[in-house]
Amino acid sequence: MKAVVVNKEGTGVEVVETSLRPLKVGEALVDVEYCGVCHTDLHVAHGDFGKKPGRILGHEGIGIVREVAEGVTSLKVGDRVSIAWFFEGCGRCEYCVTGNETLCRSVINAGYTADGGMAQECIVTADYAVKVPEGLDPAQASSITCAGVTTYKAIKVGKPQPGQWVVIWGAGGLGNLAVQYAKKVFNTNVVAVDINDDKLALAKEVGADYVINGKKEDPVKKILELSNGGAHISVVTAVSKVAFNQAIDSARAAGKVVAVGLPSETMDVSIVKTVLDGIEIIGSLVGTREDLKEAFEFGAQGLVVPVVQTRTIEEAPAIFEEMEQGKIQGRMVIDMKAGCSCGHKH
Ligand code: 8ID
Ligand code: ZN
Repeated sequence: MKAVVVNKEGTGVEVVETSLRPLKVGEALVDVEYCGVCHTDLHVAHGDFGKKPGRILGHEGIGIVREVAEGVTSLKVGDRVSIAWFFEGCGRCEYCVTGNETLCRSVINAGYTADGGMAQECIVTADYAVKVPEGLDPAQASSITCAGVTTYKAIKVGKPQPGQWVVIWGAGGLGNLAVQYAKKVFNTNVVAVDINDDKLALAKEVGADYVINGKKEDPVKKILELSNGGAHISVVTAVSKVAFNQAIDSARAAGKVVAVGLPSETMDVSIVKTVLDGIEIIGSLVGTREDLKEAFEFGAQGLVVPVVQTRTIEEAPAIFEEMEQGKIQGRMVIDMKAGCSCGHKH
């Protein structure tokens, strides 16, 4: 089968021909239909979290179960399931048993510490693969598997009330879905900030009430004016400390800044503002299996519609390049069957 892996140097990606090991107890083999390319894949490929040469990337995978190993009761052949960043937890620790399973200290992550979904086949731990509901397009579901659930959860931890001001920083793959969850699911006033007008046009199209280009005007000043005092909740998906700092500066008293993007930088947090204005800064990591189930459901109901474009697996290196240059609108999703001439029936 074909797979997108981190190259030998641990600095980029390549498409290779490879095969998977046999299944172990509790696992299932999935024929991957689609896998989205997340900016986290780019961080992994670049070695931002440590070099991972040879690792099969991908944590926005969707596919059909072809085979189940001994001991599997949660999935059956033919089920459509997701391959997410939260690939497996220990199931026993303080995090796993309190609804914080993504923070499990012995967590396994698809496309990082386990081979992921950017391949024609993938092995999953059956109990951790979340089923995709009927009526949700599989290419769109791939985008919800990381971008959707991550932003849905990030807004949720901010506990928004209808009509409050939610600012989405970065209107890329995650950001355009954040806008949709904030508007359509949580019924808030939504401002999107980016440094690229095309991304802002898309944010407006999918429901943002206001858009701000941070390169053309001061987003802090504008947000304070629009919201009459600052954002109740800021969700920062931008891959730049500039946006994190601006989110803190434009937070309302008692406001929350939910950190999602992963630039290898530090933010400058004013201690005085944090104390006097009672600001909360919260890190949010993807979502639990239950969060994913909920995020899928809003997609199946048509409230949230991921903006996706399908590409072939051979185009993977080009997609990573485009992402690095900030050229992608919505999400690029690899169609594992497209352009494949291997002779297998997929
Ligand atoms: O669980 C998590 N916390 C999680 C899950 C998934 C992804 C975190 N992430 C991380 C990724 O690793 C990445 O660091 O979220 C970040 C965004 O992922 P993405 O949405 O997949 O990336 P993208 O499509 O490239 O979008 C990034 C956007 O940020 C904008 C860019 O223009 C782009 O639209 N941006 C940048 I770069 N600098 C900005 C700035 N100063 C900015 N927007 C506003 N202000
Ligand atoms: Zn991701």
